[in-house]
Amino acid sequence: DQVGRLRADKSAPLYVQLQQLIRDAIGEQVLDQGDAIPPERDLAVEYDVSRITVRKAISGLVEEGLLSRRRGAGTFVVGRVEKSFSKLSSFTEDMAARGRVASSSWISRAAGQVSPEEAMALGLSPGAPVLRFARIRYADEVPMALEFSTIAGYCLASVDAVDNSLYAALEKAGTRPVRALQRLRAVPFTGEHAKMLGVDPGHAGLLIERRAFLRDGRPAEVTRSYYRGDAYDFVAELSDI
Ligand code: 16G
Repeated sequence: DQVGRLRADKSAPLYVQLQQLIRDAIGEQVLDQGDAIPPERDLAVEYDVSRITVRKAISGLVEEGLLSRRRGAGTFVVGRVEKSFSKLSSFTEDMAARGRVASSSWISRAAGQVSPEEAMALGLSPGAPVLRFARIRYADEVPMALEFSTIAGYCLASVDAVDNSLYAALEKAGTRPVRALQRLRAVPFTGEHAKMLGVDPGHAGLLIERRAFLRDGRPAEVTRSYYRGDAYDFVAELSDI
C-alpha cells in the first residue's frame, strides 16, 4: 500500500517521496485538475509522517506550479493548460474550453501613438493611433501569463471598450482578427515580470508574440504574451494529407 511505499524507500527524503506520490496521483488522474488535495493533517495521518513533512512537500509542489493554494479554500491541482495552435482563439476562450475561468488584472491601459517597433510589427504608418493594454492573466485565479497588447486605433473606440476579454470587445466592434502569425521564444522571467506572476526571477517562461489581422488584411493587434513555462503547453497538430 501507499504507506508501505513511503516507508520502504529510504533513498529519498520523506517529503520528496510524498511529492512523488502526489505527482503520480495527478499523472494517473486519481487527482484531477481542480480537485482539492486532502487537508495537511489527513495526509500526515494517512502516510504516517509529520505535518511539517506534508507542508514541505506541498509547498514544493505549489512552487512548481502543480498545486495552488486558495486562501480559506484549500490546495488544488492546477494541471497544465494545453493550447492548440490551429484555431485563432483568445485567452478567455482557451480557458473556457478547458473548464477554467479566465480573469485579468490591469497593469495599464492607454491610448497613444504607434512606436517605431510596433509600426514595424504591424505595418502601420508612423504616428498612427493605437491602444495599449497590459494585463496579468489568470486561470482559476492562478497567474498564468503577462500580456502586452497594442491594438490599431481603428479597431476600438477607446480603451474602456475592453472589460475582461479583448477579443470579445473586438468582436462587438466588428474588428475581431481572423488570421495571425505567432512566434515563440523561451525566456527566463526578469525580476519585475517574475514578481507579477508570483514566480522566482529566472523562472522559465514562454514568450509568444501574436500579430493578428482583420478580414480585409489590415493589421489589428500585436501582443506579447509571457506564459509561465511550468503551467502552459502548446500543442500543434501536423498533417500531411
Ligand atoms: C491570447 C492571444 C493574444 C490575445 C488574447 C485575447 C496567444 C498567444 N495570444 O492570449 O494575442 O490578445 O488572447 O484574449 O494566444 P482575451 O480576449 O481573453 O482578452
